[in-house]
Amino acid sequence: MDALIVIDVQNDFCPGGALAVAEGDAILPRINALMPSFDIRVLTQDWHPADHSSFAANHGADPFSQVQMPYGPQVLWPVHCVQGTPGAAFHPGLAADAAELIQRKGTHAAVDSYSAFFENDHTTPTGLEGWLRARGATSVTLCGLALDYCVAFSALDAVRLGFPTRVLTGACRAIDMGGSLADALARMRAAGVTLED
Ligand code: VGL
Ligand code: ZN
Repeated sequence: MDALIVIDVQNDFCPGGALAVAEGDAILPRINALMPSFDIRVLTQDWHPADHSSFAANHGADPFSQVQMPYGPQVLWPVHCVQGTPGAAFHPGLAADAAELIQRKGTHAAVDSYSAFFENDHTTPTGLEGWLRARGATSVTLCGLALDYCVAFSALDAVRLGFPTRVLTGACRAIDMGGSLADALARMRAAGVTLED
């Protein structure tokens, strides 16, 4: 059984948001149309406390600069998707009611979590793997925002966990900073992720 995982279609990642992805809202009709054709539907929600360590403002640093964290390099982002704020809410045009599970992530101040499966230390699980297996999912299809960060990290973890993994790139948009999109596509291809439009 194939599970649809819709990554981070939230106001802050759409035009007008704090970390807007160009045309982030253009994928809404496609995602809403995909939803009914899957038996298992998950939405992820980036859900940070205000003191989150991925926020440039909490380091006195410029957004989009990089720092070294105990778990590796980390991009510092504008303040985004703070728990309970309008920016953290799903885009109002997303058919969110169709999903059985909302997987929140990035809730621990000390470590970011791009992937729906593991935090950026690559060891702390979100619990999504167990939920999917308990529901009988045997493969996953991913879409959403942003293709080069949270979608790619989720897809790479999904294949690592043994799920045949497909990314619908036409139902994604990317941040594309410093070659991040080309890099993410190459890494997904090399790992065996199926990339489809
Ligand atoms: C994301 C940067 C920071 C994403 C989340 O959803 O791709 N990117 N937090
Ligand atoms: Zn985030």
